[in-house]
Amino acid sequence: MVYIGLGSNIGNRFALLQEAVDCIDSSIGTILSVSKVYETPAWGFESEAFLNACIKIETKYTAFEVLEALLSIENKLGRDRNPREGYQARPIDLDILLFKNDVISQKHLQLPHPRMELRQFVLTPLADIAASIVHPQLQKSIEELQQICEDDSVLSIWNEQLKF
Ligand code: PH2
Ligand code: MG
Ligand code: MG
Repeated sequence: MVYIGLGSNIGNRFALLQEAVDCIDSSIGTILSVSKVYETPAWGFESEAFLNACIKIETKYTAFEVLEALLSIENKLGRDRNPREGYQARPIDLDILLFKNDVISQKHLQLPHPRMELRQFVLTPLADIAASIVHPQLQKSIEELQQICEDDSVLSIWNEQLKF
């Protein structure tokens, strides 16, 4: 199983998440489940609120191939990466959170996603669809990580569901 986190804080945020889900379905693999969508305050920088969600997919591709494909979907949906330091507002961000039980630490790909255990904007949607999945390095379930996470961000459930 592969879990992907989606985020948007510029433009029509919900429409961008839905477009990303549709592109992932047509170019990367079958979507098996989709979390609720949450509105979340920008974490780690001052910016507009995000919409965040997580999905579970099945794919024949390697983690590196999935990363390439996600970057190309980000570009297609208007993501413009520039070399400024730190986090920036973005129309779409697609991150591999977990790829089977793989642990990878390379410059352009770290798995599980580093710092996911610090972020309710990742753990809360992920717990919707992967509560009992165990983090391969921390050896705790997503539900446990969500419960012990010290991020006190207030998330609210968005009143539209992503279709797949
Ligand atoms: N992504 C970040 C940094 N901060 N905050 C929220 N709420 N949602 C995100 O997706 C997000 C963030 C870096 O990718
Ligand atoms: Mg990210
Ligand atoms: Mg990213």
